[in-house]
Amino acid sequence: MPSREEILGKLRDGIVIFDIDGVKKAAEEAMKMGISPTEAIMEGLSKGMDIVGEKYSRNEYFLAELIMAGETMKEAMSVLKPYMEKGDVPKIGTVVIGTVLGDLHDIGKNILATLLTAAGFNVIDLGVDVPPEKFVEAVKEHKADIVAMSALLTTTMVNMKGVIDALVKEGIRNKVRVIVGGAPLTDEFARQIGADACGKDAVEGVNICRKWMEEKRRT
Ligand code: B12
Repeated sequence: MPSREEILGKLRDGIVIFDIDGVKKAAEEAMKMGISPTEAIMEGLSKGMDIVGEKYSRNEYFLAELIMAGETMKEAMSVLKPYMEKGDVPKIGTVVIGTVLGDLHDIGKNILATLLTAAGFNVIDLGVDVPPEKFVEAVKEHKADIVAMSALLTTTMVNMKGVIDALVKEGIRNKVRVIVGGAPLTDEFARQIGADACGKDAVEGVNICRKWMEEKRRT
């Protein structure tokens, strides 16, 4: 029987070498061993994506490798997802989530959406390259409690402000909490654009959203 560290290592390294079959097998093994899906993602798969990013920065990997790593991550997530989504748990709140205009990175956003669903949120996922008006429409239609935005590019993170401005313009900014996240973001940036919080990773994001819903219930 492999150790917990070995399995997490297989998940990490499988992403780095785009071994779809290997990571899927390791993900199944992790679940059988009682490793939590969150741990498998955060301590295994995400660590692999970090290494891929570093290799890209050093010109050891190129766009094709980023795409293959992204695909490998998606396949691994498809094995873990059924272990996370609890069927008929009463929903604790509604989150509208999306990657902002111009940005196609969705792996981190998908992890957050999956963890939020597992935590009991009703998650409305708008996908990638989402313009401000789509966020606004979805908030109104689903009476959302929270808007969660992701951006991975320094050139697209500025588009988060466009969404907040659109919420203000529609007079609904005070009805929702806004959380932002993604590798280039900082608390300082979140404050500047008028967001309520910046989550450094998906786990922190879920904890912040949970805390907000508890506060809402108490008032
Ligand atoms: C995979 C990848 C891609 C894939 C994306 C596939 C997909 N389906 O998402 C593809 C090949 C499409 C891609 C394309 C590009 N990419 Co790219 N990509 C990456 C890479 C290697 C990994 C990103 C990733 O998925 N990480 C793993 C996830 C789990 O991490 P994450 O997204 O950061 O999310 C975590 C947290 O940030 C947080 N989080 C994320 N969102 C949110 C939201 C909220 C609300 C909260 C609370 C938390 C949260 O939680 C997550 C989990 O804990 C990064 C390098 C890196 N290390 O980040 C480069 C990177 C982001 N890409 C980069 C670039 C330059 C590009 C391209 C411009 C390349 C090109 N020349 O065309 C294009 C842009 C396309 C576009 N318009 O979006 C640069 C960005 C530089 C910059 N500072 O702007 C990076 C940093 C690479 C580098 N080192 O230069 N890319």
